[in-house]
Amino acid sequence: MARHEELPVPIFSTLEPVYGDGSQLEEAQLRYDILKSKFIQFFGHPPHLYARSPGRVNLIGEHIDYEGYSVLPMAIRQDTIVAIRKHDAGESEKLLRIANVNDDKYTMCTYPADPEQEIDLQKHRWGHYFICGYKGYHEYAKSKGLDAGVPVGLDVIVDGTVPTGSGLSSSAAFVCSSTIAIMASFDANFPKKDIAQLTCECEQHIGTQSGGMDQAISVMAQSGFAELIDFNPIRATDVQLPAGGSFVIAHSLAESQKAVTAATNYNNRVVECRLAAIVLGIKLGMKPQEAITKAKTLSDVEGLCVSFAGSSDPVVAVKELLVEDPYTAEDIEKITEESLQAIFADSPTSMDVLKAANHYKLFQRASHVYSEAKRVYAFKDTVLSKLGEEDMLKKLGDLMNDSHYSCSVLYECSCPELEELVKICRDNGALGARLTGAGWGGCAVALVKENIVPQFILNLKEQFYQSRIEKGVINKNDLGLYVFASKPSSGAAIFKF
Ligand code: NG1
Repeated sequence: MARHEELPVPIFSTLEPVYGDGSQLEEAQLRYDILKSKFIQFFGHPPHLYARSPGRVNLIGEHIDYEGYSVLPMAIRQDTIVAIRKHDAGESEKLLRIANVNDDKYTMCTYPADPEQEIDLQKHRWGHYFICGYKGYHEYAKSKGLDAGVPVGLDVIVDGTVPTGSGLSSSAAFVCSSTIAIMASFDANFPKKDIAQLTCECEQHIGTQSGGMDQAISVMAQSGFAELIDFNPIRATDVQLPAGGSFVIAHSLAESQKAVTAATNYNNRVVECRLAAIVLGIKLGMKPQEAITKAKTLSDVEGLCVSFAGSSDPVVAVKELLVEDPYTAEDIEKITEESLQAIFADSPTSMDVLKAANHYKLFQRASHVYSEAKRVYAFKDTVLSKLGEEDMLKKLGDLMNDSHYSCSVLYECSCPELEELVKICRDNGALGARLTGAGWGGCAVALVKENIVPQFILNLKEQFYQSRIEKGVINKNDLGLYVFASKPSSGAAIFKF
């Protein structure tokens, strides 16, 4: 049987295969009904089809996807649905009209149907994410020599329930559902791994770099399983989580503004990892130019680290070859014999990082990446082991706690609110708790025994959220959006009713 990343996105004529048959189905039915009636209200006719793609929570493996290492996320129930209708080629108006069910907050965006259009990054609009997918679809079809169809007008309405800026991949859910809706309306259906790849690459059009985890899980998730996602090539392997544990997702209420802080946070870490890879490559015998060309990620020099130290743990080599003190640009340039500007000349986002940075913590970032990569496999091996449930859950929790420590201390991607929340989770019986997603705000994920989940959530409400409700940071009625338990949901789907 073909592996599921090789298969196309499933097409359903009812909601049950994706939303089950309980209260979730009722909620979903209502959302699709509202989408349809809004569509008719906005555009005067019903949509041809719908595509949905979920958000995700990463259980372990933070900031390592862009270094080529496997990660272990699961899809959550919250998703983005895109309803679409393609105009006939003969119709004169060739516009992409993108509306939102929440039209008070997200007003309609209109773009030309030209797939070559540049996205205006100076003027951020929510519809840009759709155009990302639109460009990505056309670029992919072109690269494969496929007929993308003549550009025609598209009418679109979006309904998203993944909280934004929370590390739960609302942008991937939006870009993936948009791309799949566009693809399906041009009567195409690509293998899931290709959609994961193209949706990851097309995010560069809106100026963010992405490691590819979010798109891969959003497209390839299977209901009831977390997935071990490998890159180069993209593969997804089902991981069945122990039944007695549940994952509770809790928002720190600090919004991580990824696009705004890219140069000092996310993209900065991508640059630091690249520099750590180059410096390690040189220290391990590569010629500077060779290291600059070949050592793109820390996974590229892991083999050298391992053979140098005679240990399967590359952190041993990091400890011997890199210094703990931060490196200045000059320190690094002495080793690389090339200016940092020249090394990153072809990457405008990295050039922005160089402008903003005054030092680079190569030792700490490499130590995090190599140790976190190992924790992902330890997590998967623990789930597959013969340990009893109690011991298994404890071990998984310990790995999550170690991951958080590494993110916080070595990768410095936590923030005071996340630290407070993680501590409260542990104090209230979580077996493990950690920040999830890029960090610097957003959510924490806690592993909790199934039988204490309701009490655990009540305690979080009291100890973390109550004071914030009193200060007016959030509304009491919205609490369910900020803290909830989640089971692994299914991935992208197309609906033709
Ligand atoms: P979030 O925080 O969900 O945007 C980001 C990246 C992931 C991964 C994590 C850190 C994007 C779209 N997503 O996730 O690929 O690198 O940070 O593990 O950039």
